[in-house]
Formats: sequence, structure tokens, C-alpha cells
Amino acid sequence: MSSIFEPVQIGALKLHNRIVMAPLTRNRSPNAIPTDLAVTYYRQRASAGLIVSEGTVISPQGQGYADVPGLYSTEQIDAWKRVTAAVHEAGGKIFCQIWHVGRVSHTDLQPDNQPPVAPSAITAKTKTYLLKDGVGSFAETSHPRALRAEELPGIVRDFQHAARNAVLAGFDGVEVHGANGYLIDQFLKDGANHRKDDYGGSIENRARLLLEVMRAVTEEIGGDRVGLRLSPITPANDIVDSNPQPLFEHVARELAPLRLAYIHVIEGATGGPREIADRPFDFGAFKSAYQTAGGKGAWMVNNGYDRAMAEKAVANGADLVAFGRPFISNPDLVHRLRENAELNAADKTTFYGGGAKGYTDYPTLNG
Ligand code: 8OZ
Repeated sequence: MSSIFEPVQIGALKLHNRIVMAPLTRNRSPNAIPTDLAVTYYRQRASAGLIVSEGTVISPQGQGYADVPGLYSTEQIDAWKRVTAAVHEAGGKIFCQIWHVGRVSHTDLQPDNQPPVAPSAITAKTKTYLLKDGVGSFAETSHPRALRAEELPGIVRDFQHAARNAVLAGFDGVEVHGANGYLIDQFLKDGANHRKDDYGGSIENRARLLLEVMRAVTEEIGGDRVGLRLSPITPANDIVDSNPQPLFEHVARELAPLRLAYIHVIEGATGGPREIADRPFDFGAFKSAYQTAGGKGAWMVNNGYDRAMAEKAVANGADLVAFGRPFISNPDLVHRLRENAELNAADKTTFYGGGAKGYTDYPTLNG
């Protein structure tokens, strides 16, 4: 039987174990450039089989929170080079999560204080995070404008450039953020997408932007360096679809030929319950649709896993298990899980923004 602690081959990558550090937004990159603290933070966590970086924006328009990093300038590439070198030196592997927030943004964060962009001009009833003079605050998202169809190729290109930049920065690959109510998920789901053109209406049309992005990114850097994060039923960021099962089974079938490294699935509400009463979804059927269509990518599961649940998931056919919050407060999470050791509690007040406190100062078992 395979164990979460044993090495595994995923596409071109040999991972030390099946434990993945999930992407975690930490808001510590002023001017969208990661700092020395990020180098330390990621190096400390390099015993994960794979690290997926925090969401990293593909363009200034793709930004929705204060002080998140980007991957569209030379300065950003140079800063990330130091992070990836540190992780590699410590024996780890790291993908960059590439991200466009769509409507989950605020005019204060947008170029020239323009409204954020979205498939349709529908406000997300959710909050974003602003920083003014070092003081953080949560704010209602701004009313977005609908993207014109002519603008979409530019967004696909921004994802493609970010993937190329990720390779230049030394990342082992990228994870496209198709989850949690951000731009790609907004196009997928009919609660946010009321378009009348080729990108709205039918399931095929709503999946079009995602698939164009995935084809562009895989052509750019090779499918075996590309993962995708999806969250079929999460209510995060005010997102909903009236019939997610056929939508995601269509997506699964279309992804199969792209030879992706992995599909990363958030089961349930992001960071919340795994079951949602009014949002039934058969995750097994979703996976079968992918594999029946010939999809060979690793299957990464995520949401509220502990060691016992993770072992069970792998025994039942999952290839990788992602852990989020436990990695914030336990840089040596893999070691602690292996030893069945107690975990450090996470301090929520230092999740978003700030400096070393609650970021690089959590102790390992060995001190
Ligand atoms: C928490 C805070 C801000 C952003 C996500 C990128 O939900 C995020 C995020 C999470 O995927």
C-alpha cells in the first residue's frame, strides 16, 4: 500500500512524499515583489513533497489583495529566483500558482483606480484586503465591468507569459488558479457569468476561457509542468453554479489530452466544511470522467485533511494530499505527521500582512 511519506513520480517530477503545501495568501510582498522573508519562509517548508506558492498575479489587473506577489516583471522574476533556489537547495520542489482575481478586487488595487474586470458586471458579495500606511483592513469588493471579448486573448497571453516567467524564475512548474471564485471560476459558473457571447451560456462556452488558458500554458512550458486548481462547489467569494456536475465533467474530459502534472481539487467549501447540504457533488464521478477520457495527471485532494484522512485518501487512489493552514504554523509538517507529533496552533491574526511574526518564526520539533 502506498504511504503519504514515500517518494512518488509525478510527470517529470520526483517528489520526496505525497504531502503538498497548498497555496497560501500571506500579503507580505510590497510592490508585488517577494522579500528575503519569503525566501526563508519557503525554505523552511521545503520538506513538503511539493510546495505550491501563494497566489501570484499575472498582471496588475489580476490583483485583488494588498501586497500579494506578481510574476510579470523582471524584478519579480529575480526575487522569485532567490525563493526557488533556496527551496531547491533544501531538496524541495516548488510550483508557482498563477492567478487573476477578476471581480474579487477593489478600485484602490487596480491600475488607474479602474473598476475590476469580470465576465459580467455583477458585484461579488465578498471582501478584499487593503493596506494603507501599514494598516490592514477588509473592504467590500468594487462593482466590476464586463470584459469585452477582444480583451480575453490578452488575459490568456498574460497567463502564458506568467508561466514562461515562472520557468525563468526557476519554478518546477505552475498551478493555474481556476478555483475559489476568481476570474476563471467566474467564467465557469453561471452565478457570475451572464454573457451572451461565445464565453457565456452553454457549459462549453463557460469552460472556454479556462481551456484556452490551459492550452496556452501547456504549449508554453509543457503539460508535465502544469497543474490546475478547481473548486466545483465552493461558495468562496460568492460563487455558485446551478449545475456543477455536468460542467466539471465536461472540463475533466477536455483537460484529459493536455497531459497535466496534476489536478488539485478542493472538496467542499474552501477552508470549511467538506459537505455542503444544498450543493451536492460527486467527486468520484468527476475523477472518473477525467480518467475515462484518458487523463493521467496526478489527483491532488484538498480540504481539512489530517494524517489519518490523508492515508485513507491515498489508499483510495488519491496521488497527492494538500495541507494548507497546518503548513503556516508547522514548517516541519511532514516530520510532525510522520512522528504523529503535536502541531503548533496557527495565529490567525498574522495570516495576512505583517513581517516575520507568524510567518518565519514558528518552531520546528527540533527547536
Ligand atoms: C485567502 C485570502 C486571500 C486570497 C484563495 C487566493 O482563496 C486565495 C485567498 C485566500 O484561493
